[in-house]
Amino acid sequence: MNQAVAPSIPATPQPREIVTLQAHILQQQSQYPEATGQFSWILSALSISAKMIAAHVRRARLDDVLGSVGNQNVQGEQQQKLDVIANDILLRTLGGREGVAIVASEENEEPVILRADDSQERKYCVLFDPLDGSSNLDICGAVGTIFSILRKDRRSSSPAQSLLQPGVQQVAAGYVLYGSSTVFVLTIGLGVDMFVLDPAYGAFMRVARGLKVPRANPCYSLNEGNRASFPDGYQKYLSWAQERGYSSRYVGAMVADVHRILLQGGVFMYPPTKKAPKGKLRLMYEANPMAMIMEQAGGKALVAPEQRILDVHPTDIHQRVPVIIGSSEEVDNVARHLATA
Ligand code: AHM
Ligand code: MG
Repeated sequence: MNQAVAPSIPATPQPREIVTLQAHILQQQSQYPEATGQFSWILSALSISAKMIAAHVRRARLDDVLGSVGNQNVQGEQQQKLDVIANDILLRTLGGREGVAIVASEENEEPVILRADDSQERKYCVLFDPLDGSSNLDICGAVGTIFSILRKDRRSSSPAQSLLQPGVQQVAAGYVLYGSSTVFVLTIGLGVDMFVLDPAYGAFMRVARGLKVPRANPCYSLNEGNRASFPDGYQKYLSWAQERGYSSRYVGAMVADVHRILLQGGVFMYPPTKKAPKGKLRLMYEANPMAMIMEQAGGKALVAPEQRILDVHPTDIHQRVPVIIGSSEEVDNVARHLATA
């Protein structure tokens, strides 16, 4: 007797879930029953800031906010008008969040103490570079915001002291890239997730979960104009890479350069130079958050061979460090040349 063969039913393609950054934050929070929601509110303040800064960046030339305000920031650099606007937006949005005790910005000489109470409540410190790569603004190039979140150290004697924690203590880090679209990349220590601002709805939509940086890609990213003043190991690495046909890509805005590497692989470096003997990039606002993201994505981030960025014990909130960050094999190639120079 012929057995009836059940017709095979083609699997219904599952529509891609629509998850906004807001929903994502709440999903993550629900995994921690003890969470008070303070941390989620901080992330939501960062998301709102990102939308506001993105709107200003898009209108920069129309609003005539390009160029310098004529002040120098604490790093001795000219502040751009938009640097000041972005800084102000972040200070004001974070200022309204109960969970934020201290805010430290690359643009402010001293950390801003928002809540100085000594209660046992868990409070956070938020550090940020409000507009990284701001010299790209005048030519409509990509710029970004970088942030790092630490728990306030209740044992420290002063607010500045409570910020001086190594990057391994970060509870979250991320960046926003204001490029051809506005991209929000976030880690809370459970991998790296990516969101894109949908201009039609004004919401960040999740577009990737658990991003992994490719293990290798023959591409380096650094300001090669400084080559003559790099330490020997970097020069040897560059000769080695060029002999092997490596490509060179450099936007000159760390967020854009690191974002490319996160998606496509390669290595980003800012070595010590004659002008900046300790490197140019800041440990607390740029190197630490990018290092946490890159390690969470399976890459590496070093200040020197055998020394992770995340292990550096800061002595000053504005301190600078050399940076070697990206695909694990590409970072190893640089470290090998530095170690044998
Ligand atoms: P900024 O935070 O003052 O904008 O400076 C940081 C930027 C990084 O985004 C970028 O990687 C680097 O400075 C570029 O420096 P250079 O022009 O020396 O190559
Ligand atoms: Mg900056």
